[in-house]
Amino acid sequence: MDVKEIDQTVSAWLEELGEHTRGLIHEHLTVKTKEGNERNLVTNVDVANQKWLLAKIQSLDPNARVIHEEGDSNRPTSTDGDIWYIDPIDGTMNFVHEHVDFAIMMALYRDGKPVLGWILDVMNQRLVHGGPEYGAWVDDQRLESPEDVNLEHAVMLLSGRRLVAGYPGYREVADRALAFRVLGSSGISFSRVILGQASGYYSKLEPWDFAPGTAIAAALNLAVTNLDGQPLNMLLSNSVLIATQSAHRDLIKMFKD
Ligand code: 2AM
Ligand code: CA
Ligand code: CA
Ligand code: CA
Repeated sequence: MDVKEIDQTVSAWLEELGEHTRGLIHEHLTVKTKEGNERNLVTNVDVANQKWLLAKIQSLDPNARVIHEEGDSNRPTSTDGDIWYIDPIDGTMNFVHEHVDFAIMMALYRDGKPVLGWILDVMNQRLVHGGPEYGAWVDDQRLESPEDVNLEHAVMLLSGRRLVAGYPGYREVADRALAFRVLGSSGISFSRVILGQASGYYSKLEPWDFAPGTAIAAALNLAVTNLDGQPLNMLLSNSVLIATQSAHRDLIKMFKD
């Protein structure tokens, strides 16, 4: 399959799964906590969505290697070849308590390099998708690169939990930016930056959180790196900075000082 066929196939899966997920929003959910953390939730919908998407990927390639959030015990140890990423509900806290601002996300990488990413804003029925060769799209509309604003003029998105806990840099980002916002979903945050509705996002994230948005951002004039300005490790958690080029330059300089 070429990139366009892969995009159309996966986009159709996500549309179908999104519709199904919207239908469950007011149903009774089984909510559990993970890793002894009361703020880290998983529901029956997270688990079922992942299972459904895994089966779809396996229907394309029975030997597919997949990095997925729930029960991710045998993560690939090398980025060689194709790796799929699945976040079956991103923003589970929002899904359970706000019924808005959560996403279903996937990505495909080849030899550690992005091919395509998908972020479905489930309640707004909006799919942000694309990759470095294919371009960035919202539904069937091609996206242009957002305006290149600097940190002083940037609306920055960040992890509120890390901000209040005093993790390095969060306070300074909030302080130096024009404004800061906390959305509670890495996927929705990435898509805001991709859509030009915010100029950056800073959080510590897992590969399934940042792989989709990083792939789509690669089609645009946006920078996505770790705090040292280096490419992200696609197998492990990273501190992730996505921003317009100017804001990203300001942020990297700020982190170095
Ligand atoms: P999740 O909802 O798929 O877990 C805010 O919590 C954002 O950070 C969400 O996108 C969430 O993804 C992600 N996140 C990553 N690691 C997390 C953790 N340990 N606890 C809560 N959220 C986490
Ligand atoms: Ca989770
Ligand atoms: Ca997530
Ligand atoms: Ca998730």
